[in-house]
Amino acid sequence: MATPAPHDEQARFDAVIAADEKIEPRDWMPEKYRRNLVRQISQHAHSEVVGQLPEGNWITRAPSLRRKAILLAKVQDEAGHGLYLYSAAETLGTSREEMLDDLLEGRAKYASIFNYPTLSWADVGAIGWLVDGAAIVNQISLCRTSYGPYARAMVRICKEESFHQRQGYEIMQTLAQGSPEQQAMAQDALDRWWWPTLMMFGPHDADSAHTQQSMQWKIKRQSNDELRQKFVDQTVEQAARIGLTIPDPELRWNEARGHYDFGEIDWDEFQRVLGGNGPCNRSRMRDRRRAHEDGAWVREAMLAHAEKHNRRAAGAAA
Ligand code: FAQ
Repeated sequence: MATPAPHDEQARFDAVIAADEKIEPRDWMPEKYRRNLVRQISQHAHSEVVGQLPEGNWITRAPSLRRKAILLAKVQDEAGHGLYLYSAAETLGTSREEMLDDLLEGRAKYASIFNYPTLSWADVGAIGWLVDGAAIVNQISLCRTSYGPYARAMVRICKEESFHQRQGYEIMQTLAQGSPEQQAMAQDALDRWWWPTLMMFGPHDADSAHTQQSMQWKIKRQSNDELRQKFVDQTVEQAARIGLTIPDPELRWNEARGHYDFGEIDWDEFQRVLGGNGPCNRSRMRDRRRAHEDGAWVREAMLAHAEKHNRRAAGAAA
């Protein structure tokens, strides 16, 4: 069979995108589409894995056995999300070693939010409620992304994130109904996590380098500002229900827009964190590198085990 000419391949790709169907690993795709996906999916994977660190700090200090078991399961889920996402990126012809090297050598980004410290138990509640809440808003939209393996990973991840968000909200609700000290702890966590959470959605659309192209290719289905607005609208009401106050004096319902208006993000702070100078950037990378080095023997043992199996299977077949 004759190989299709590139313009036929481009036409087929365009038709699949226009029809809202999925591009699959063996399909032809423009090189820039492939590279953009590797960039976004690998950063997403790194975020899930580095995202274990702030909550991991609290596994030994969770206030009860029940809370400890739930937190352990949640942190373990985040590792699983990282694995689905690295696997999805590998289908685009990049290796896991390459992606990990990019992270460990400081060339790859991960979500800015994970460079903030977890100072109290309420921060674990705030991460589940706000950070997982923001991640779900973004990821529900990505369930319709044009690349098949990424879209399918998102469906499963969203189910688990939804449990994470509820467990975080329940921690905050419990604290908000507790003693005056517990109420203050919950409010303090909301005060510190609110603005960094809004930064998770990325720069304003007008300043976003990738949004326009990613929306044309249907990698992104909604823009950074649209998703941020959706998150604000749903979270304001959740905060009110448990008697907590969002730390934004400009926050008010806008009848004409049918949305909440809210204050401006501190974009200098966002750039500082992206540039490696947030409160915990250095310690997060140090801990991630150490975990990678400490795990070397496990990777070696698994490879040796797999090789032994392959040798035995080959011997049995001979
Ligand atoms: N932090 O042109 P745009 C989670 C970068 S998962 C760091 O707007 P794009 C689960 C951006 O990469 C959270 N970097 O980029 C969990 C780009 O850099 P580059 C992660 C950021 O891709 C919960 C540059 O700025 N979720 O939380 C950030 O169109 C709890 C220009 O920006 C995802 O990754 C930021 N906040 O839009 C785990 C979702 N914002 O590559 C544990 C998938 C922007 O040019 C505990 N990703 N940048 O060097 C996306 O939806 C998009 O990639 C955006 C950015 C929306 C993040």
